[in-house]
Amino acid sequence: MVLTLYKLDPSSSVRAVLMTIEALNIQDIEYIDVNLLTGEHLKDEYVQLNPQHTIPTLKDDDFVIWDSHAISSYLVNKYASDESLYPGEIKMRAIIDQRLHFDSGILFPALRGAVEPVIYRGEKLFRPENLDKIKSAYGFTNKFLTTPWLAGDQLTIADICCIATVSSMNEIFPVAEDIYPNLAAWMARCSEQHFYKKGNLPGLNIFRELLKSKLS
Ligand SMILES: N[C@@H](CCC(=O)N[C@@H](CS)C(=O)NCC(=O)O)C(=O)O
Repeated sequence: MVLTLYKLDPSSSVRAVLMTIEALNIQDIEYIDVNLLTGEHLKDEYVQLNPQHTIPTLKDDDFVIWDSHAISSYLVNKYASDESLYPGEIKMRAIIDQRLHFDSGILFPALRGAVEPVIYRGEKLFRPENLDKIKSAYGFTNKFLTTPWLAGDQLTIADICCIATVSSMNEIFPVAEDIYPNLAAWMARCSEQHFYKKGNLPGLNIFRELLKSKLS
């Protein structure tokens, strides 16, 4: 196998995949940075690989797949020694898939909507209507978390994908423990995981510094 991940560490979607790679202990992988800030993702070579020109993109020999959720489930299906991160039991998998779609449809758009005007369009404040979307996303997530992990009693790729996004949103609008206690406790549980420390923290720190530089 020749695995290549096209990435840039501050991206939350990339960090979801980096965490999955750490959780699965995949060692043999080549990393190629694609700098969105200089438009590298729009160059012909990359668009031929991924016409949607997003990061992350994974190449496994001649197979190419993008979208962090699709990549994470592919990696577990292909490389995990067991299915604990993405169990096959039908109802459990349905709940995990719902959370993954929630990340794609609610969490990530709220993050991207708030961040893009600041990073790409020179705005110096987050727009109130975009902060409202983050608060609404926090509210939903807090309500889902009636169990220790997002899809029940077991940590899965639903947690990995959603914590990548929520930890980034937390840099924009910190999660208040008194308003979102379940969410705050889940974030603390996620941050104790070895894959979070290696796969999420380094890029999250870069993301924080990037925001700081754009807002100042
Ligand atoms: N749903 C996708 C979102 C990927 C995405 O939008 N990534 C951003 C960076 S965080 C990107 O590549 N933006 C550049 C573009 O859309 O052209 C995923 O989970 O991978």
